[in-house]
This record gives sequence, structure tokens and C-alpha cells, in this order.
Amino acid sequence: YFVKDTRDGIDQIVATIQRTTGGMATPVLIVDDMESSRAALASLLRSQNCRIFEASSGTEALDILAANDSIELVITDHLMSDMEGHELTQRIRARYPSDRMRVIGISASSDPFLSAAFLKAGASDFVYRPFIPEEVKYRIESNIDTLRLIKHLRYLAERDPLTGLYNRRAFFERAGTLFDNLRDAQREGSVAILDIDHFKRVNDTHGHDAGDQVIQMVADVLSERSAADGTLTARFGGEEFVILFAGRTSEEVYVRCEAIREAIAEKAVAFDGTSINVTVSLGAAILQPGEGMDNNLNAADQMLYMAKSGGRNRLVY
Ligand code: GH3
Ligand code: MG
Ligand code: MG
Ligand code: MG
Repeated sequence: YFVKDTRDGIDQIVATIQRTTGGMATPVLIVDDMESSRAALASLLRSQNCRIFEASSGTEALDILAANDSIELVITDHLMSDMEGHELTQRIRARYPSDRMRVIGISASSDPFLSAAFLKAGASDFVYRPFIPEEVKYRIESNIDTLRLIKHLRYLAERDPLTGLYNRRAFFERAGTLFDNLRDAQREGSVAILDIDHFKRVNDTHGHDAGDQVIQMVADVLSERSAADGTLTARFGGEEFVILFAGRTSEEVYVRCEAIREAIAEKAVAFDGTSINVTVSLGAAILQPGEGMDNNLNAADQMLYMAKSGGRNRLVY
């Protein structure tokens, strides 16, 4: 959900998300041992911009879910040869929380308690057969809307409106998991902190809007240059950014940080008939064996301080 040009802030981000999430087909898995039942549900979903997966048993459903990370809605029958629908629901719930996966149960059972059993197992909704197609259609739609709303709110909570990068909170949440994985796997990692040089002067000379555009340019360079597996980039504070490199050797990190520094130094921001150039300083530190995230960040911060006192426009690693 990276939104590139978000100078207008939250409103524009909201509009962009509505466009993007609204335009994307929702992947839905239909689980039923009867082909005709699956087909009937599939035709109900046809008007709703869904990409449909089908499974004829609980086991097959779990396999399809494991192989297709994008699925976020499951509609399941109850009586199937290998597993009952509420058991499937329970197994799905053990792996995916309800803000990530919606589950709707459907059954022709005459047991009035089945609905409760499904909901207890973690289903988001339940419908008895025979059902009124319109009702099922709108229940499905409501669950898809809920997913969209959650994505939307998650975006607003995790992203910085000026740059579209992860914000500080999202960085710490995601970095924490990455650091733990690196430590457990005894893999290499580094963190780099980047700070714009004499940024106050940009604001003082050209105004706050110009400053904002410079921040935007730096963020663009960062997302272009560090968009790779195992890299987490965030706007850490005002004109300060952080990049976490997971599984990268110190040489690779050095080369990438230098490339970022040079790219920013070479890029001019056109503003109000003038051209603004800035440089950045970077401090980077290798994750030491057994070290925690806070120590690693402190080490990078000390390197940044050295880069600043050493004359700026440089990387200290
Ligand atoms: P140094 O080279 O030592 O980093 O000097 P500096 O001027 O960059 O450092 P300082 O921390 O003194 O100034 C950072 C300035 O960044 C202060 C603040 O007004 C400005 N700033 C922070 N966030 C934003 C923002 O979102 N937009 C704009 N335009 N300015 C911001
Ligand atoms: Mg059945
Ligand atoms: Mg600063
Ligand atoms: Mg600065």
C-alpha cells in the first residue's frame, strides 16, 4: 500500500487507499463437498469483484490457504467427509486472526445450536440453508467491507502521511520481530540512521513547504534504493530516517548506504523557481551477536553523531 505522491496528506492517502483497495479483487475460498453448492456461491460472488478458490474438503481448504497468502475470506460448509466446518474454522483461527481472515459458515443442518458452535469457533458470520441469496450476498459484502476498513485504518496507523513510509511506531513493531528472527537464526543485520544536513536552513531560507518537499525527495530515494527483501525503511522523526538491513553483509550495507547518500546529494528539488540541494549524514552499526534492538540503534546514533561532527555528507559505519 505504498502511496507515492501524498503531499496533500491524510485526505489524499484515504482517497488513494479507497481507489486501490476498492479496485482489487478480494480472494475468496469456498469450501463445500458439493460441487453444485460451490457453484451457487461462486455465482453469488460474481458481482462482487472476487477471485474465487474452491476446496471440496477441510484438508484441501487448509492446503489452499497455506499456498495462497492473499486469501482473506473463507465461506465454509459444515458437513464434509474429513472435517466439520466449525473444526475447520477453529483451525483457520489458530493461524489467522479475524482482522486478517473472515470466515463465514453455511449449513443445511437442522441443529439450532450450530450457528453458536461456528461463532464460538471464531466464525465471523453464519447462515442456515436454505438461504435468501440477497441476504448472503450482503453478509459477504459486509465482511469484505470490514476487511477494507481494517486495511485502511492499519495504513493510517502505520504510515507517515507526508512520505508514505512506515512511521516510528510501525518501525518498532516490525523491527522487533525482524531483530528476534535475526538473532535466533544468527544472521547478519545492520541498522542505519539517516539525518538531513542543516535542514533547518532549508526551512529558514525557502519555507516549510520547501522543507516538506525535500523530506519527500529523501523518502523517495530511500524507497527506491532500499525496496528489497529484508529491508525495512521508516521515517523515524522530522528529518530523520531509519533503515534496517536484515541478512545483508556489512559490505552490502556500506555500498547501499553510500549509494543512498550520493543519490540524495545529486538530486535537486525544484521549488518556486529555485533549486534546492541537500546532503545527508548516515550512521550505521552492525548487529552484534545477542545484541538487542535498542543497543544497535544507539550504536548507529553514535555513528551518526560522528558523521555530523566529522563534516556531514558522509557515512560512518
Ligand atoms: P544537522 O545537520 O545537525 O542535522 O542540522 P539540522 O538543521 O538538520 O538539525 P535540526 O535537528 O536542528 O533541525 C531539524 C529541523 O527539521 C527542525 C524542524 O523544524 C524541522 N522539521 C522537522 N520535521 C519537519 C517537517 O515535517 N517538515 C519540515 N519542513 N520541517 C521539519
Ligand atoms: Mg456438505
Ligand atoms: Mg535531526
Ligand atoms: Mg538534520
